[in-house]
Amino acid sequence: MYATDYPRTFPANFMWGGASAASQIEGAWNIEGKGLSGAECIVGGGQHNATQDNVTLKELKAAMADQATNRYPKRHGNDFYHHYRTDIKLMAEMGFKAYRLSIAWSRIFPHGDDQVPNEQGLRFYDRVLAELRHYGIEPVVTLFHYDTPAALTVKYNGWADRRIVAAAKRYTQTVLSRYADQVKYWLTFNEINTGTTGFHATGAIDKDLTPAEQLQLRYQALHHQFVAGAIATKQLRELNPQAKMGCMVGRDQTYPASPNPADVLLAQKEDQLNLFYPDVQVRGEYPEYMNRYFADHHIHIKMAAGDQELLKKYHADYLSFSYYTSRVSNSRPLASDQKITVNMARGFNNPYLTGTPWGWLIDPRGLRVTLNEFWDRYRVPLFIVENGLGAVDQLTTNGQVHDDYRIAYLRDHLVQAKEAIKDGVDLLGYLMWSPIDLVSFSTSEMTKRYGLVYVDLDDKGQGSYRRIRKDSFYWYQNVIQTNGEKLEEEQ
Ligand code: BGP
Repeated sequence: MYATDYPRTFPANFMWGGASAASQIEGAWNIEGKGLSGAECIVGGGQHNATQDNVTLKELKAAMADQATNRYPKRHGNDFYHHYRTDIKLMAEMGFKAYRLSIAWSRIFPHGDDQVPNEQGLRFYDRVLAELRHYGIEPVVTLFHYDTPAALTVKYNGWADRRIVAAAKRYTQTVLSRYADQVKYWLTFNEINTGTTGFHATGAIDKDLTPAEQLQLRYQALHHQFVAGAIATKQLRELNPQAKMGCMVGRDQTYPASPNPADVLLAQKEDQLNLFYPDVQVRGEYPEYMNRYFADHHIHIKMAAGDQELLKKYHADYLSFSYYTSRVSNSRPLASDQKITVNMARGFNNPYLTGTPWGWLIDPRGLRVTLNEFWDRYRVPLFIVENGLGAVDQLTTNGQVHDDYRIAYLRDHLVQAKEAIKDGVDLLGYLMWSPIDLVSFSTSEMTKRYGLVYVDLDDKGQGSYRRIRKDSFYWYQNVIQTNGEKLEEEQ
């Protein structure tokens, strides 16, 4: 006997809101006891991935010694540190139910492994959380968002060395003890599946290694992150069994280039390299298909006694993910100009889709596919914690931004999220990226804007930091007010 009814729209308690990351917004990189993160040592310049995958120890040390702010845009962000009251008020004005932020490890432990936490850093997050509480906005907190303390890269080569796990444990114990009663939704590692692509995710430097040695080092570093995530989950369960610890992956829906079984198989195998992460973090164990991959690539993961039990017992309560684009697997060699490299997607063009100005393929239906696949595979609540459009915005002479392209992008994805809810997917919420313009992670520039609120700031760090509501601000406000009822009519 099947039920004939099904959810027709977003649930009443749906978490509408937005998301951000400390290194892209906070600024205040060298005050009140903060240490440097690796992200704050990446130079600006706007070239895709030009600086994050190729850092040498020499470059890192030079950046650490350099006091410049303008050369490293993540040192100023959008200055949320001094604007958080204004920004949270703007979020409240839009009716936000939830806001995702990350805590900067290096603000709490400037060297990553200090004996005593930096109380001034903790007080900043006390103030931010109090402000969110004041407006009834649910905080969703990421523990690690691409910002391993730079000192730990020098000391341990980031996550490559097992000793970092003890430092991470002290950091997570500190923040979870302080906030476990105030924050119900936590995330361990942002887009953990980008860990094989380089420095930004693991804080490990491997420029001088061969590709094979790099893979070995990166998967080992990722194992340490899995362990640290499970430890944080254990800590949270002990501190507040009602709170939820989620994992977070960057999802690029993968399609075969054609019905050619060779393409279909390739798409499946390439997709497994991304599903590996939620397989470990939600199901609690390394999947069998990775044994073959590791053997083929001569990768040997060193595990300590008890690691497997830890992963099994302290798996994620929910699966959150970012969704910007999709990718194509093609078994035939194509000309290099047909290849695209966007975000972490390294694949081929899709003739059915158009791209953003930065070449990220726009694929709202892929979001519905992802939601259905994740729900079928994992059967844990899902949470969209990033989705948005990076674009060039024009501020008109009378201080307006007419970003109808952003409205269209967000609306089309929300329509598909609603369809997935009708399909039966358990979706906790939708957090767009990002409420207030911020520094792009991959290109370290302001020109690529994501916000519903414009920030008067350029790539050189010049500007008044004034906040200006874009057209999308009013549109999203209405979406939240109506709980997404009228989206389809807008199309
Ligand atoms: C995700 C990251 C974010 C964010 C976003 C947009 O990969 O989790 O930190 O920045 O992508 O990417 P970008 O800023 O590179 O355009």
